[in-house]
Amino acid sequence: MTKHEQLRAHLEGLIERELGPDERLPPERDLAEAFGVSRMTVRQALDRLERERRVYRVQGAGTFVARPPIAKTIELTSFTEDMRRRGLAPGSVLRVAELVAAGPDIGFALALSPAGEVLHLERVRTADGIPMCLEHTYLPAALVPGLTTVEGSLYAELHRRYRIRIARAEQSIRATVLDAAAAALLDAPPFSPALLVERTAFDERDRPVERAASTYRGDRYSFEIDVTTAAGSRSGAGRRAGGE
Ligand code: 16G
Repeated sequence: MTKHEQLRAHLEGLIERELGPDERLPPERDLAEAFGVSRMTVRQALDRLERERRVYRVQGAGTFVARPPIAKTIELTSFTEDMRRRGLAPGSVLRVAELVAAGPDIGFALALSPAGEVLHLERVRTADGIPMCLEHTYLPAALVPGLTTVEGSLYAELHRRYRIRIARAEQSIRATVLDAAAAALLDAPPFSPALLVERTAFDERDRPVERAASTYRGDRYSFEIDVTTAAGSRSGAGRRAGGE
């Protein structure tokens, strides 16, 4: 191994095994001395780790271990299931629960007239107590009579109380930036990048039961997608296309 490779292996070991997220790496000068390389070489190694988003730098303070992004699969899951699979404790802060008129777009998505009543929920979703996602959810009020608040999982509640099971969803994902209000709720800088996922979810009878807009912090989320050729899905490899 060259000195450069040794340095790289050492840094990777620190990031993967020894240090936790937001812990500081040794100063460049110490690393240069320990590995008998120039500070420029150390800086290049750190630059590369920064590009790979495994570390981040704070001017004047040093280089820190980045939190690994949470990989979100395209399998149909609730936020709660999604976080649990990743070993994180899901949480939710309910900010708004109100009955409102659907309006044209949500009405269209939920097959209601624009004047039709929907329950609007606004929730900040957390993982291990850290804000991850801001969610606006709209449900046809007629399908969820008496629902005025949700503490844990909405999908679990829909099933428990109304026997509604989400079977499939139509979803779009696009890049966006956080406006000032969303940034404050997600504890992120204003205008930082985010992912906007819009979902229309259908139950087992194929009725649209939910229209939701989930805004994920761009520094914490990645989506994993299984892609298959037509031949692959014919042989059954398209296993992610189904319901819960
Ligand atoms: C996910 C869904 C959202 C749903 C929520 C229910 C996406 C983009 N959004 O966040 O539509 O309302 O799960 O989660 O996947 P819960 O059962 O934990 O409340």
